[in-house]
Amino acid sequence: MAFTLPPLPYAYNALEPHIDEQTMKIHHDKHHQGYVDNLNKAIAGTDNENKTLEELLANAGKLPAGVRNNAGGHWNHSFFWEILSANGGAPSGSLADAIQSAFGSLDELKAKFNAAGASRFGSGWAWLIVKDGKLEVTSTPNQDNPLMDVAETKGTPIFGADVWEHAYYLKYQNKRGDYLSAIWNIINWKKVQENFDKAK
Ligand code: MN3
Repeated sequence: MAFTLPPLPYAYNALEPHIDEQTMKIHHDKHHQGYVDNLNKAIAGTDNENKTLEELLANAGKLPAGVRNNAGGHWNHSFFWEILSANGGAPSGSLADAIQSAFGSLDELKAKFNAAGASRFGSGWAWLIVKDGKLEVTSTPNQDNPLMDVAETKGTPIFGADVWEHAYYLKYQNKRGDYLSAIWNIINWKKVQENFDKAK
C-alpha cells in the first residue's frame, strides 16, 4: 500500500506572518511530497511495503537509511501540519496542569523547548513528548522522532517543531531562535490536547 501526501489542513498563507506562504508551499508540496515519494520507492517490492508507518518507526534501527529517513519525514510532517493553526488559543485543563507540574509555567516550557530546538546541531526536530505519563522536552536529529526504537529519549510526541533550515530560512535566514519564538503564536492547542489525551 503506497503512502500519500495529506492535504494541508489550512491555506498556505494561513500562518502568516509567523510562517510565510512560500515556505509553507515549498515545505508541504515539495519537501513532504519528496519524503512520501522516496518512502514509496524505498519500500516497493520489499516486506516493508505491508507495514504501517508506525511499525516502520518502531523498527527504524533495523531499516535501510532510505526507509528510516523518509518514513520519519512523512510521519513528522503529517504531525507538524496538524499541530499548527492560525487560531491557536492557549493550553487549558489537564494539559495546562501537566505543563505547570512538569515545567512550572508555559514560559518555562517555551524556554526549554526553544533551547532544545536551537541547540540541535544541523537538521532535526524539537519535541514535547509524554514519557511515563509525564511531559518532557527532547530533540532528534535528521527525520528521526521519539517513536523510533533508535531515539535517545523515547515517548509519544504531542507537539513538535521542524528545525531544518527549509522550515524557516526564507523568512528567518540564520535566526532559528526567532522562528522558534514565533511558532508559539500558531500552536493548535486543541490538537495538542487531543494528542496529550491519547498519549496518557
Ligand atoms: Mn521539514
